[in-house]
Amino acid sequence: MQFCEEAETVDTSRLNKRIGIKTTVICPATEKHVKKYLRQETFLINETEDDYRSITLPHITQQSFSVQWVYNILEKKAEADRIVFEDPDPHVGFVLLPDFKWDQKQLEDLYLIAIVHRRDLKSLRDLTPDNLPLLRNILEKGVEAIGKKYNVPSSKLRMYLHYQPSYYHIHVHFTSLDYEAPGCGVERAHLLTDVIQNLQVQPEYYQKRTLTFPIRADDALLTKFREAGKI
Ligand code: G7M
Repeated sequence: MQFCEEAETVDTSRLNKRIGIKTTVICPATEKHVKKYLRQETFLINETEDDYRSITLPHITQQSFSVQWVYNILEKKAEADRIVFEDPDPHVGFVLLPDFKWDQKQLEDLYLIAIVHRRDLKSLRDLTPDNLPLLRNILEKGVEAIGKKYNVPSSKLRMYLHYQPSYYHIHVHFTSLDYEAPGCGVERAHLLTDVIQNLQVQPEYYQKRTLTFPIRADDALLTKFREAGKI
C-alpha cells in the first residue's frame, strides 16, 4: 500500500513559494502510518508522577514499541552513509543524522536527530542529573557538528525532546528555528537547554513533575487514562 501525505513538513509560505509543495511518500504504509497521518481530534493529558507509574509506564512496557530502526542506525545496519556526526562513547555518545522528515535539499527545514548510544533511557521521565554529561555532550557536539557541516549557528537551532515521544529511546531533535516542525509546540517539545537546567535545579524534576502532553483520539494510552478516570 502506498500512502501519500501532502506538505506535512512544509508549512511556511516562504518555503512553499521557493520549492513548491513538498510530498512525503511512505511505502509500504502500515495501518499505523495511515492512522498517524489522518486528521484526528487531540486531547491534553496532565500526567502526574503516579499516573506515569500506574498508567503510562505499564502501557509502554506492555506495548513494547519497536525501536529496531534506532538499533539499526546505532549498529550501522541502516542509514550509515547519512551520519553527520558520531561520538561512540557508550555513556555520553550519540549518532547525529538527518531526520526522515528532512530531504536535505534546503536549510530552511533543517531537521536532524541525535540518538544516544545507551539503551536504558526511554524518555524524559528517566532523566536524572546522572545524565547531565550526556545531555551537555549532545548540546555541545551537536551544535558544533551542525555549524561545521551546514554553517547554521546555535542561535538558529531549536533543540528539544518530545514528551510523549513516538519512540521510547532517548533522542534529541535539532530543527531550524525558521521551521515550525510538527511537534515543536509548547505542549510536546521540551527545550534541551531547559531540560539541562531543570535537572540542575531539581534532581528529581522529571520523576516528580506533572508533565502535560497532547494525545490523539485513537491512541490506546488515552483509553488507559479514560479507564482510570483521569480525563
Ligand atoms: O520524538 P519522536 O519519537 O516523536 O520523534 C521521532 C523522530 O524520528 C521523528 O521526527 C521521525 O521523523 C524520526 N524517524 C522515525 N523513523 C522511523 C526514522 C528512521 O528510520 N530514520 C530517521 N532518520 N528518522 C526517523
